[in-house]
Amino acid sequence: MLTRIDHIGIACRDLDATVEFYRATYGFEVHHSEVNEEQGVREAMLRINGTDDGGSSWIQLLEPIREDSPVAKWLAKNGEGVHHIAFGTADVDGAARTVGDRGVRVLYDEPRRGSMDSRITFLHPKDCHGVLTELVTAAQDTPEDPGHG
Ligand code: CMX
Ligand code: CO
Repeated sequence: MLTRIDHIGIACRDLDATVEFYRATYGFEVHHSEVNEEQGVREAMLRINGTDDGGSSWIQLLEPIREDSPVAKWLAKNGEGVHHIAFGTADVDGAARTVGDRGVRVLYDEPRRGSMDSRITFLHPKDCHGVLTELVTAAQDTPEDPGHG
């Protein structure tokens, strides 16, 4: 059902400085950056490696663009650090349904748009032993758009 670690989401106060840390320290480069208004973040995706199901693994660096966004709220309480983990699946709708049926709160009725036109949903951290957990189908894994990405 879940076939890989798609990304680790890291909350930061200064995206450019954090990107520069990952570049200078590890040699990771920004593959993609965008503003996701709905999620309230400016973000950079650093590609770590490809995986055997056609997706990839990433570090997702997140800077809040609004004080009322989940990442801003989390930063105010915890400071910078790991904000969530994301598992990759070819079928985020089915995976969310299955996990929901097992008693975990799924935060969205329908998956929403994530980085690079992926489809994402979240599981409540209080139902996942303290870990905010994202489920993601990468654009290239989405059956109706097989050539993308
Ligand atoms: N990891 C672990 N626990 C978390 C958490 C996180 N990232 N965010 C909140 N919590 C915990 C809080 O510590 C708090 O626990 P206590 O009650 O024990 O203090 C509890 O959950 C409630 O937290 P809150 O600060 O009151 O926040 P909300 O309930 O308003 O929101 C959540 C929590 C998970 C519903 C919200 O963060 C959310 O909708 N997240 C999904 C969207 C998101 O995070 N988007 C940004 C990333 C976008 C992307 O990856 O593309
Ligand atoms: Co994420």
